[in-house]
Amino acid sequence: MERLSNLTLAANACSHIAKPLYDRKSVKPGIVHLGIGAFHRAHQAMYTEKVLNAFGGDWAIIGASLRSASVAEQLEPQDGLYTVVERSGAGENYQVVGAVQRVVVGPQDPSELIALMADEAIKVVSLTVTEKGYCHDPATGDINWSHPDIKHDLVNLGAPKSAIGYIVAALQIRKQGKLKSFTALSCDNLPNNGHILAKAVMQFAGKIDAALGEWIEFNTAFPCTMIDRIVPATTEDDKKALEVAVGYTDAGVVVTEPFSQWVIEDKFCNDRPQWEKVGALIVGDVTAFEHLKLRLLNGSHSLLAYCGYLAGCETVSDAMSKPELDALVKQYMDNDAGKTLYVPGGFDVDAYKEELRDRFKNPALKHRTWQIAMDGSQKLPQRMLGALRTHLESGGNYDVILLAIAAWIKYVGAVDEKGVDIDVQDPLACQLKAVHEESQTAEQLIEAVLSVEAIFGVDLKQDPVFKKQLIDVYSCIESKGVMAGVGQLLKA
Ligand code: CS2
Repeated sequence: MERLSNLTLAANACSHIAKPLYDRKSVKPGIVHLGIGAFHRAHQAMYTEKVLNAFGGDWAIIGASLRSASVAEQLEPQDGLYTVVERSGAGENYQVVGAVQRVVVGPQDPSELIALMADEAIKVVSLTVTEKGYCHDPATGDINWSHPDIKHDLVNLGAPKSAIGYIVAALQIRKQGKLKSFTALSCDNLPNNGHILAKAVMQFAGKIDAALGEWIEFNTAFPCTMIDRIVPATTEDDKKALEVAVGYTDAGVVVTEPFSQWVIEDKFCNDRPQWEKVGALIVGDVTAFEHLKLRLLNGSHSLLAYCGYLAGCETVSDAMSKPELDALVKQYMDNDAGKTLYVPGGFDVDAYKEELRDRFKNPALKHRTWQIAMDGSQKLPQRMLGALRTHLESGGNYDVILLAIAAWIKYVGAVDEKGVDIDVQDPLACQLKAVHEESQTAEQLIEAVLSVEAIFGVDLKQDPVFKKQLIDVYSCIESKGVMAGVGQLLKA
C-alpha cells in the first residue's frame, strides 16, 4: 500500500477524507512550533489548517522536535502530511492536514533551528514541550538553574537543548539584526503558561546579557492560552485501522476526540493567523478558563490515572466504566475542585462537568491511564495542590484530593497492587522510588514525600492535620487496595 504524500493524496479518490483546499506549494512558513507531538498536530495545527483552508495566508508551520527524530521520520517522507482521525462512539472523521511544511530535529542541527526561528518571516513561535520542558520549579515558577539542560544552554547558546535556550538564542539574533520579535505562544497545560514561559526566558536571557533580557521584556509577547483536546498516543492498531479506512499508510496519523477548545490571551507583538475565525476564542484574560480546565479536566484525569491504573484499568474509559470511579470523579468535580473555582458569568459549569465525564467515557478513545500518569511530579501542583491549599485555608473538604495524592504516592513506589513493577515515567522517578525504599513506615514515607519541595513547597509538610490524614488514606490503600479506599470515601 502507498504511503501518504502529495502524490498519493492527489491520486486518492476517497470522498470521505477532507484534504487541504489550498495550494500547499505557494504557502510560506509563518510559525515555528517547538515540540511537534501528537497534541500539536491534532490541536493548534488543525486550527491553522482551517485558517489556511478558509483564508490562505503565509501560515505554514515548521515543526521542530527538541529530542528525538521520530516525528521527522514519520512526516518528512510524507511531505509533512498526516491524517487526523476524530473518533467517537458515533464513528470516525478523517482529515489530511497540510499545514506542517517540514519537521526539523533540534539536536541534529541546532543552528539551523535557531536560524529558522530568527527569520523575520516567522511571526509566532509556539510550544508544546510538556510541563517539564519549561525547566522550572513547579512549586515556585522560577527557572531551575540546576536543570542539566539550562546549565548546558548557559554555556552553549549556539547549540541549545531546551526550548528556553532556543527562544533566547533566536531572540538574541533578532535583537542584533534590529528585527521584530516573534510572539512566544505557550500551549502547555500550566496555569499562566505565558507568564511561566516569559519568566523562564527573561531570567535566562538576563543571566546571559541584561540588555537582551530588557529587549525581550519590551519587545516579546507571551500570551497565556488554555488548550483542550484529548489526544492519546497513536498505536499500531490505529495505523492499521486507518489503512483499511483510507487506502494509504500514514506513519504520522493522530487519533483524537471530536471536541476541541483553544482560548488565547489577546497579546501578540507580531501578526498571527485569524484563529478566532475558525473556533478559537481570543480573550482579555484566560485565567478563569485555565483554572476550570486544569482543575476539572486535568485534575480528574490524574485522579483517574492513579486510581484507575492501580485498580487494573488500562484506559480512562475502562476506569469510567467502574461506577465507583465515575462517582469519585463526580465528587471531585463537584466538591474538591469545583468549590475552588471562579466561574465566569454565563458559563454553565454543570454542563461543562457533565460533558467532561462523557468525554472521559468515549469508548472509541483508548487513552491509557499509564500515559496520563506520566510526569505526576510536574502535574500535581497545578492540577490539585492549589485547590488543596484553598480547602486547607477555608476549612473545606478535600477527601478526593487526599486519595489522589495517596494513589500517586503508591504509584511512584513503582510496584502495583499485585506486586508487578510499574514503568514510572517522571523526572523525579528515581528520587521518589528511593524515598519508598528508604522508608520503613507510612509515617516516614509521607514525611519524606512531602519534603520534596519542588512539588509540595515548604508549607504542606508543616500541616500536621493534613499529614495525618494523608498517612491514614495511604495506609488504607496500601493495606486494602485503592478500590477499598474509594469505597470508604464514597460511604463517608
Ligand atoms: C492529560 C492531558 O496527559 C495528561 O496529563 O491530562 O494531556 C489532557 O488529555 C489534555 O490536557 C486534554 O486537553
